[in-house]
Amino acid sequence: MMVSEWNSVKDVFENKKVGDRVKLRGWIYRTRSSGGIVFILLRDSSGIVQITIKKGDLPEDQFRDAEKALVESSIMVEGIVREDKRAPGGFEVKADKFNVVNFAEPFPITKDQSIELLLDYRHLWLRSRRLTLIMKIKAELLKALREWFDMNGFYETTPSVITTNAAEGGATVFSFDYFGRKAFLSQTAQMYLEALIYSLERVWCLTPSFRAEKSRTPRHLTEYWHLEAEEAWVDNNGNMEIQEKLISYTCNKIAERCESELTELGRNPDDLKKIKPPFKRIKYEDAVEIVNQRGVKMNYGDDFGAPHEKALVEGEEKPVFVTDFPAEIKAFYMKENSDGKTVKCSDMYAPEGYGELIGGSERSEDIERMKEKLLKEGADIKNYEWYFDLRRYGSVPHSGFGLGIERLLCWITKQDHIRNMTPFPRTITRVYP
Ligand code: NSS
Repeated sequence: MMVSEWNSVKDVFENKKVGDRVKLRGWIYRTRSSGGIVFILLRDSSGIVQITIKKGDLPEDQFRDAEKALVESSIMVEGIVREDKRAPGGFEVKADKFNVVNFAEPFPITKDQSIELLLDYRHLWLRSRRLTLIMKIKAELLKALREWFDMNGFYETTPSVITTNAAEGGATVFSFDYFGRKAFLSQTAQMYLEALIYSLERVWCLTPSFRAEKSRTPRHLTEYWHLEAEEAWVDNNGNMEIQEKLISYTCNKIAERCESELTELGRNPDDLKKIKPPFKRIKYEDAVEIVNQRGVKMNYGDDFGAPHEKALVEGEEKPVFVTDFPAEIKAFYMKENSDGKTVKCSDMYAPEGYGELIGGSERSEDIERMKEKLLKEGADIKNYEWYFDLRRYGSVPHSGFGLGIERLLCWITKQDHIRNMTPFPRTITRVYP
């Protein structure tokens, strides 16, 4: 079957004129019949169009199949494009050929289902309008991010996700038996990216990251897509500049390329066009004060939770950075400031309370300090010897960051829960299907 023989639903609306003949294939999104007419909404990956099937316009058995076929049956249709104000989008196809490829059984998902049931049927719910729009935007998001790195001298690399290092803390690591030794699913590719800067200088990667976090929040998955970058000769400020340019470029491109999808999901594309560098930089100690002033209690040394993040970005239209966190609440690899108390790091928070999008820092070059901190965490130092080698052989100042793709997408699409940002969400209570 030649691909070019077939039209897409998009053709009906954009490339065809009234009276043109089209050949479509797809799935039944809705169906109803009245008298001798069946109205079917046909869905393909490009959109939804009304098909009108009138008794007498096509062989009797085909009309009966059209009457009988349930929602989600796969079909092939031929007919003529017509204007019809009542049809969604103002056009429809008047069928003169109708074939059912597969008669669907009664679809288990009907209106007003519980979230749990929808998650049990995730493999089928993926066909829903909302998830389709989100997955399309996700593809454009990944494309735009990649474009930015390509244009800015970064090499894409492919670090391993099987590791013996728990760089983001042993408490949230998934461990497993690796031929008799203990290994982990990676929480971050950072340490491997750090090894790659000595030859490539600016690197990035996109890998799944795993966090055995007990938190049941609308912002946490146990498996998420993690985009990370590492840059030689870049300090914490330079690192933030890279991040704000990357996020601005991506938001602007999505606004341009996904205008209708965003609008249908309730996000005004203009919100994303406004995202431009620079982003506000707030020191941690000032951020604590701001949050308290806005009526949300927080002590110096506390990490930001959802209510604090929300208070912090009140009235902001662009993401903001919080910098220079106390060393005790940050990872062992962050470079210390001269005050001996805080570290050269930045977390980027999305506007509208969407939470932390990015965590980044300048990296420590002090092997002894890092060892001290790791020992305090109860880590097995010998697994980190290779990492300390990076400091022993031609160490240079360097920085990097990690961006949660599903977090970014959740803000961009203005959705309320991270589970819809990925086809098969993994959370503490969900690993099927
Ligand atoms: O823990 S991070 O803040 N930082 C790192 O892992 C660094 N090692 C990255 C680096 O410098 N190369 O995680 C980075 C981002 C964070 O800002 C979130 O956007 C996202 O990863 N993240 C998550 N997304 C979804 N679910 C969970 N559980 C999650 N944890 C972090």
